[in-house]
Amino acid sequence: MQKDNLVFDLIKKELERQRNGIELIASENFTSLQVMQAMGTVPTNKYAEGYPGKRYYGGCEVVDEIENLAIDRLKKIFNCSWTNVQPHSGASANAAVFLAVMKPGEKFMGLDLSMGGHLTHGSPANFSGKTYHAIHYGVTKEGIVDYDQLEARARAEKPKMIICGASAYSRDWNYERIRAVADEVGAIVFADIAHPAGLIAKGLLNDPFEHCHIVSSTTHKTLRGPRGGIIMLRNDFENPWGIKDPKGNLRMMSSLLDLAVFPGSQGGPLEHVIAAKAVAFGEILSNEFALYGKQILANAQVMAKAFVNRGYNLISGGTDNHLMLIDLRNKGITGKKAQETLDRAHITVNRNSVPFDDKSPFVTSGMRLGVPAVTTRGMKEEHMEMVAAMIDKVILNVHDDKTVADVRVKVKEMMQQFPLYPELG
Ligand code: DSN
Repeated sequence: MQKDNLVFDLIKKELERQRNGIELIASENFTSLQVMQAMGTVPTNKYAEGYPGKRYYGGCEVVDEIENLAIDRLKKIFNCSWTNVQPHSGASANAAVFLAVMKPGEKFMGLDLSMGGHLTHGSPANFSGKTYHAIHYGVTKEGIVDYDQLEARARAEKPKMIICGASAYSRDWNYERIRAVADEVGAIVFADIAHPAGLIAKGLLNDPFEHCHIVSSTTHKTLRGPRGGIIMLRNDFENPWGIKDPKGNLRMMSSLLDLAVFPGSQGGPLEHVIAAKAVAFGEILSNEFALYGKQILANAQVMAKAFVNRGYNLISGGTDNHLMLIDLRNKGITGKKAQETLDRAHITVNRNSVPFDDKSPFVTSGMRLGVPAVTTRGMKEEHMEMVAAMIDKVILNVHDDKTVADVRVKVKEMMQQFPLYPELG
């Protein structure tokens, strides 16, 4: 068959885009070459519905080994007794958790999307808000999770499940406090750690597993693996909520979750992606990954201070993790305009609503920045200072095409010091 140059030329173009730009989208990262190589391999040809040792297809003996390796490594990373590595994405992992523990119409509580939460934590536009009865907690005027409000709502509304976790929240979580109120009202605590998982993996942030019944994550953000999802239990447990499987049997939580992934919400697992997850999990177990996590935290601290020193309004005043959420209203620019103009300078960020935003989610008053990807490129504290200065220059000169073009040239020059996938030519 002839090589499909149309597609491969576009892939090459995307490689050049990634090489030449400063990637600050908080949820993105660059996998190692071997993670990517594992993804483009022959397990993609294999159907393996079911779980290792219990498949609905023949010929699964090798993918069983691959999946068991991924499971074992992930258990070791987070000191878990059970994990499921099959979810195709974070949203799929969360859908399976809902399916396992909630009946349609039952009530749960999550952080409001407009305050930094995630679509799958109860947005009316998402299955979570359409299928279940979503209520929310928010953040205080200072931008910190409003634990008083969370507790008061939990006591008044008695949700069956409380979700902690966010997409645009720069502070660590008080999982212990959430678990205490959940125990009072009989709720399940579910932590979605998609954003900070890589930092939690190395003990650099509070440990959700100590206090949360169920934990999910994506694998492609700070975990630096292929795009995908996972679900984990530190300790499996008989569910005291009397949740039954579709046949009416009481089961352990691990079994309910396995059933909710397959056959509940997915068919054949993506074993080539699971192979890549296994490679990434092996990398996370290394000491080098701990250094990476520490560098993320150091870089985020320097970048946050550099913005504060330039008069930017960081929600909550700073960061504990890898990301910053910046309210741009005092700079007279919307999130949309900032994102679009920075794009022209090859600095990639995303516009983001800020708490109590007066603009639509399409326009927004804020931008979200994260340092996991630039840290993977090898950037250190001194580069964070330089990047903040370049962003500031663009934002203060949005109507000056020459300044934006000058920054673009500087960005390209700078990124040549941090080669990305040189092996790919
Ligand atoms: N879209 C992801 C993010 O950017 O945070 C969350 O799913």
